Amino acid sequence: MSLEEARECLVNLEKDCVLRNVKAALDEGIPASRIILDSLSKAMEEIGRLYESGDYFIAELIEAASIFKEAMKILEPRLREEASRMKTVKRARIVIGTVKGDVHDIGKTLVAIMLQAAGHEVIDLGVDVSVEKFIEAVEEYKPDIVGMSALLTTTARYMKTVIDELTRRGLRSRVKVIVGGAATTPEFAKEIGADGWAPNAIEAVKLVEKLMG
Ligand code: B1M
Repeated sequence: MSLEEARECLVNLEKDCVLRNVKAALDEGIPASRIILDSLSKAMEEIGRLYESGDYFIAELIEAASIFKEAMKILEPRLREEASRMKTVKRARIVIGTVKGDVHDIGKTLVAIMLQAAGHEVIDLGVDVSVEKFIEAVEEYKPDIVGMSALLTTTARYMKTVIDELTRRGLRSRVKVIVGGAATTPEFAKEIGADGWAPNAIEAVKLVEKLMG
């Protein structure tokens, strides 16, 4: 089964095998979103565990991220096709970024791609985004939604810094704030005063639809 093999090959950092199985899975008619969520993302979680147990080091995390991005080159056109079939009630303008101190960009970029393909306008501020940058972007682009991603427990708290600053500047009531990333939970999102949380890119698109509804 290509999905299972792609997952295993990514855990073992075997690039050619990953790419071959990703192509095979697409040929079998498996949606790109399923390949990403059920296979490649699962592999990244496993790689994270191997890092925690001391079996893998930073070099392996970097290699895994690089292979994931190579696979995304194959998957992105199909992913965009799939997301474009997701219902867009009202087009939103969304400013998105990974918060300051955090350079994990794969999940944030996936969310940005899916939102864009679903018909929304996305302004991607990249990674390591400071509160000042978020505020500037809100003032300049006047988005409907601000999206923040964090994968580190140490950086997730920074989302509250951004929300508090939006409030202090009188901008909070003008935007909805959504958050996500491995270091966040729905409870955490509520606690920091966000309007919504999503576990993955597909749910992020649905959340935006709901908030714009
Ligand atoms: Co890092 N890292 N990392 N890392 N890394 C994690 C996050 C970690 C959980 C690994 C582990 O120990 N198990 C751990 C964090 C522990 C913690 O804080 N609780 C960790 C650590 C410790 C670190 C460093 C501190 C290591 C060090 O230097 N000592 C360091 C920090 C660097 C920094 O940011 N300052 C570091 C560095 C790196 C690399 C640079 C080497 C590399 C990232 C490369 C890159 O992104 N270009 C890396 C990687 C690859 C990982 C893991 C293995 C994989 C992350 C990933 O890409 N997942 C990760 C393990 C894990 O997550 N369990 C780990 C795939 C991606 C599709 O999923 O990003 O979760 P994800 O996104 C999903 C959802 O979360 C959601 O949708 C996405 C798509 O479905 N989502 C949103 C994400 N953002 C959203 C926003 C939304 C809505 C949904 O709305 C706005």
